[in-house]
Amino acid sequence: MGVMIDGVYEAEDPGPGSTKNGAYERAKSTLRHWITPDGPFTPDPGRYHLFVAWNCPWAHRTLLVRAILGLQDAISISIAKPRRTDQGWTFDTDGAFADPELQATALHEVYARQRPTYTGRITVPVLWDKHTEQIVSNESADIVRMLGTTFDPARRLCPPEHEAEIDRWNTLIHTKINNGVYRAGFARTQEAYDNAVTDLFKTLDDLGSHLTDHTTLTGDTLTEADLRLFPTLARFDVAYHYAFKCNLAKLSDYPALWDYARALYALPGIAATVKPDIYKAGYFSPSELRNPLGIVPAGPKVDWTHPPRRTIQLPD
Ligand SMILES: N[C@@H](CCC(=O)N[C@@H](CS)C(=O)NCC(=O)O)C(=O)O
Repeated sequence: MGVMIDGVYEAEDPGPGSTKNGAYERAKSTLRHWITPDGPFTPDPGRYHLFVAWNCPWAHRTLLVRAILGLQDAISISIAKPRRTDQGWTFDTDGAFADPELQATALHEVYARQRPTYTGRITVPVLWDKHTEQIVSNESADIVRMLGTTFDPARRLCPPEHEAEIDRWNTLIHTKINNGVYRAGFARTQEAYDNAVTDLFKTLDDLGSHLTDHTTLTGDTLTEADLRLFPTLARFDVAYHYAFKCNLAKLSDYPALWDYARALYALPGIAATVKPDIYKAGYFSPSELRNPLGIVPAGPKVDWTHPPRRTIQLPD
């Protein structure tokens, strides 16, 4: 993997983000247009395409919203191969990991095509506008909110009266959990790792208590905040527990949280987005720092289909 500098892809990678005192800092997304009813990017079915990878949790959240809102026909997708190469995210020429939209062989071609002077990391997800042939956004949080509001004027996943509460959950979950596992896995010092793991497990403990007497984060009904938590839970036991040393406990050791995760998995369209073997292939890719030989562990086996005790209601 590498970065793009002034539209030229450099295979030499300076690292996934900058670090301060050994702590991982995620690079900021820079392509952040919005789809709005007034345009120029209007919410027309068939107009947009998502570039994703099954193993990327940030891409996963966009796929979850797309599935829950039934936008599979309205928004097409290309799925990159799980293991990045020195070309970053790549595609096959045919099959499940091909790019049917632009026939790109690597995602950096998509970035260069829209913006010949782009400088930055080549990340999934990318929301692509087929009409104007440009990237609308490479920020998953924005894509999730756009799909859940502009594509769904009823705002079922983000009702205005709950928006402030959803945003509070999103901030906590992003910092301590979604990015928290990366802060642990990419830490360069013991102290940075200790801080990340302490934050992560304290927050999981709190969420476990909260979900003991709440069906979902905000109460009874599914919201965007639940769909932003789920990708980290889906990868926890097969990937983060081992590959990122988040091993004080497994998700399956938290009765309420594990029940909640399986209840989310049981919602229509969600199971098709969960790919444990692909998570393992991706997170156990060869890495000088984390897994020099690239050997993928056999386990653990996680039974997502074990019936949950709770039922999560879809919003009307
Ligand atoms: N802010 C971005 C972050 C996305 C991100 O970091 N994606 C990772 C995959 S999980 C990626 O593509 N990394 C490639 C790289 O940093 O070179 C978002 O949430 O959309």
